[in-house]
Amino acid sequence: MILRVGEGLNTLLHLHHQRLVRADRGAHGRGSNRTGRGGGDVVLRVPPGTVVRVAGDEKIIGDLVDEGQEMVVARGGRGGRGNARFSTATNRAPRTAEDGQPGEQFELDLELKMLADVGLVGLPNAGKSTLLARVSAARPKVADYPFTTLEPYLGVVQAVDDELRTLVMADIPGLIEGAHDGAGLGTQFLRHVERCPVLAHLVDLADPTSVEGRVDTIRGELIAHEEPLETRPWVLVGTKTDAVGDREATLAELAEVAEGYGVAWRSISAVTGEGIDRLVGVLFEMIEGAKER
Ligand SMILES: Nc1nc2c(ncn2[C@@H]2O[C@H](COP(=O)(O)OP(=O)(O)OP(=O)(O)O)[C@@H](O)[C@H]2O)c(=O)[nH]1
Ligand SMILES: [Mg+2]
Repeated sequence: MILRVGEGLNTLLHLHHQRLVRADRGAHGRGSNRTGRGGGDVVLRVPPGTVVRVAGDEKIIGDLVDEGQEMVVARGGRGGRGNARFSTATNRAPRTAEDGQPGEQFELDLELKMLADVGLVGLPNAGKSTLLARVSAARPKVADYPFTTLEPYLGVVQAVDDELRTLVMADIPGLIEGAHDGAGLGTQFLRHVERCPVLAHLVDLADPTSVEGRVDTIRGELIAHEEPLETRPWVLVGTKTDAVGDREATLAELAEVAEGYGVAWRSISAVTGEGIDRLVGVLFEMIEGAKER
């Protein structure tokens, strides 16, 4: 039984309904010179970023990252040897053959922790998927209701001045208060940003409620998450500047919130394109900074 990192796979959903995976059985050895045949390999495709553990055990036995990377998770039993293998000088036609051995079997936990450079976080409707669609070829669904995105998406973003410089951006479902405790789509998705060296925190500027309150809600969730996301470098991104009511006051509030947290901020509109290139530039700088560290 082999796990192999498959091209273009982003999720483990294809395994969700296939809980039991069994390789072909081999056969026992037999008379008339027949060795039992071995069972065939079963290859399960998994997305890059799949972490493998034996069920109930914390220890990671595999971390599948690279395209095509493989891991043998269970070995098949040896086929039984046929009677010819038992022949000796005095017994040319032995009647002995061997039984095949059973293969290994156990329960595995597969967990996907995506590998992206930038993780987009924010409340539902903040404009995360719209941004990803704007800057990459990824096409996550966009709609004006919360929890449009139900599974993570990855997109490759090219630098504005150099198409060979790329970064991977991850769009995850919107977070809500209590996410770290499992509210909404919760921790399921927070863990996808655990490995992102940089986070972009999106906040909807067209929403008339307090920017500070909404940013604090998401920060609170990142801090309460079991893995330390609190110290992860991040940039505060105000979205939908084309639809904001009092532009000046709102941008001032955004700047103040960013200053309070001691982080950089940008404002963007996915509709007019305002601020998008500059944001992408900032993200590249932050990732390079994080890699140096
Ligand atoms: N006017 C305007 N609308 C925007 C902009 N960006 C996103 N929207 C709209 O905001 C709504 C939500 O956008 P999404 O990208 O689906 O938001 P999301 O953060 O991915 O939401 P979830 O997947 O539910 O977490 C959609 O109706 C978008 O068209 C923008 O720059 N300007
Ligand atoms: Mg979305």
